[in-house]
Amino acid sequence: MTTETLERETIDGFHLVIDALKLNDIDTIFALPGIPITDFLRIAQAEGMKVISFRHEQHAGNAAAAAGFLTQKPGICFTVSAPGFLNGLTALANATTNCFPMILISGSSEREIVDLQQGDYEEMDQLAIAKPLCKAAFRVLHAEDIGVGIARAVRSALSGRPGGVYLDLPAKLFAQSIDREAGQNSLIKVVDPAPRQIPAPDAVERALALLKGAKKPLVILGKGAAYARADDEIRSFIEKTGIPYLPMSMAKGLLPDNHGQSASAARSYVLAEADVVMLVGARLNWLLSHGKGKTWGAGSAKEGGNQQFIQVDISPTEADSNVAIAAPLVGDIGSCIAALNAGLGNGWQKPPADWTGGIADRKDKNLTKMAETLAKNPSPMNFHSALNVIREAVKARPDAIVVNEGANTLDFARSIVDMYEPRKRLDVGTWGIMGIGMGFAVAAAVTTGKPVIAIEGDSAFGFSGMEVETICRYNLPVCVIVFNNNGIYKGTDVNPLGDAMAPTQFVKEARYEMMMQAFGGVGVRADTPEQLKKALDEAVSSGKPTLINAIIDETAGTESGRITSLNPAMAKKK
Ligand code: ADP
Ligand code: TPW
Ligand code: MG
Repeated sequence: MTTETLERETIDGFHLVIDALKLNDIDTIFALPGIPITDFLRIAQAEGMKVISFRHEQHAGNAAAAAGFLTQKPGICFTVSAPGFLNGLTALANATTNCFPMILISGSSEREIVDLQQGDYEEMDQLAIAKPLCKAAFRVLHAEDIGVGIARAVRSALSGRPGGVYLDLPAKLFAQSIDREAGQNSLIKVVDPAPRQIPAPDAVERALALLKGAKKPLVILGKGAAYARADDEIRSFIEKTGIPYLPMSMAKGLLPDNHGQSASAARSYVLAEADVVMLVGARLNWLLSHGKGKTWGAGSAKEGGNQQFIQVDISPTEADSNVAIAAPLVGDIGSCIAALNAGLGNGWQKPPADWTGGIADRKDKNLTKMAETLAKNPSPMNFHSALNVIREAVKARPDAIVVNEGANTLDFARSIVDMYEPRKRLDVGTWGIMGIGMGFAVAAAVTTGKPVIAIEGDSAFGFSGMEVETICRYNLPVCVIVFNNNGIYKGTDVNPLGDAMAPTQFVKEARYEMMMQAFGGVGVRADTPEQLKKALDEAVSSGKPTLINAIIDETAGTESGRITSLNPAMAKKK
């Protein structure tokens, strides 16, 4: 037999992995090369897959996570073993925490050497390390099991509460060859990886009964609702019931932020006053003050603890995680909201006018105050005057995707930049993690082809800044706006001894725009809203990789943005 016929009759691990991914409609890989992944990526590219190669695995992993959130398909990240794997692990853990489906696939050393700790090249027991940080972890040792391995990874990432999955592929596996036909037959196309989960009728009735009896109902939409793509059902439920709603940050745009029923501009009022709160794909974690304390006035013991919760979630164990949930509704959001819509019937009474009117009054007052602040034009720019430019740009291009991280830069952008379409805002999520910026931006550009506007604190940007080369290399329509206030929170900290910079200070007047220029992109410094607007408009219309160094008053921010109260030193003062 010639080598040629032999090759035709056998298939190796490289090709089986690629075919298994393709069979499951996966066409993009986010990665960083090295043995044995280099060859894998070359072959994947030759086989027609889109391979996006990064400068650090954490950003490849973050890109995979964001792609998972945006597409409802698991985002795929490939890394090398040990250090590459560890670099990707933060992204995997973050994806799991945020309920984003992704699969981290790392090459690994051979079991027989790792288990005897004989000191292989980049040796590490990766499977054991990944396990507590993700939803599921698998290892494939034989080429004939690749199909099962990929199928289990895909199903684990997407089913129920989505999350991160680790798949360990030892280097030797890629080179294993098996009979081509048997190999091809061993691949599995996952059928219905995220099955609908229809809520129990009595649970639907319980929720509806509670809502009907409410005097001050409120709906909170979370990023699970954005992920679920039940946009029409949700909008119809909100509009039919007339219940005011609050979007969590990544649920902004599920209904447009200028919707009459949005209570965002009266957030503290509605959280303190609501008597029945329906959570839709949102957890009662720290971002919602755990459902208790003074944020939730009506729920406090002082007020008689009369606040009641309905929780719509796919995870059956989420309810009661922080406070009692009177009406858990377990199922996928599309099915749950459809069932609620069907159960509303014609007799539904809109919420009392004193509730909706009270919210409208507060909204008017707060929005007027906000408009006054935004109209100011201080020199140097502050967060408000710079964000006002981005606010207008997003209004003009509602299809653009906003990526956002930082402290003040995050908190102000979240409230100032309105979103108009679902799944257009990606940010620091459940952990409030810095470093997602460029990875998320690359994924957003690659998976949607839409303009991306990354609103970045100067510190936040630093975590992934080198990926501007990736953005230039793939010529992605990403405009990074660095809010340059010379440091973390502010640029004005001083070291009391005066012998070194304070820990939160950066080099003053840093020329971030030159980083984009270094790789052939457009770099602009903006000292005024006019300059910022001009550069941003050009970036969005040209689609050229752009970095705008927006010079912000270094005194304008506050320590930790809006979460100052979480600082232990602050707690001591209280
Ligand atoms: P946010 O930070 O926006 O408040 P969280 O990440 O805390 O949102 O909550 C998202 C919730 O959405 C999780 O509890 C998750 O189980 C749930 N979820 C995700 N996808 C679905 C879905 N398709 N159907 C129902 N619940 C979902
Ligand atoms: C992985 C802690 C929270 S916010 C922030 C840090 C370092 C940076 C804030 O400065 P920035 O924004 O971006 O310049 P601004 O506008 O207020 O000046 N490491 C990780 N995650 C977090 N959250 C931190 C550290 C942190
Ligand atoms: Mg800063």
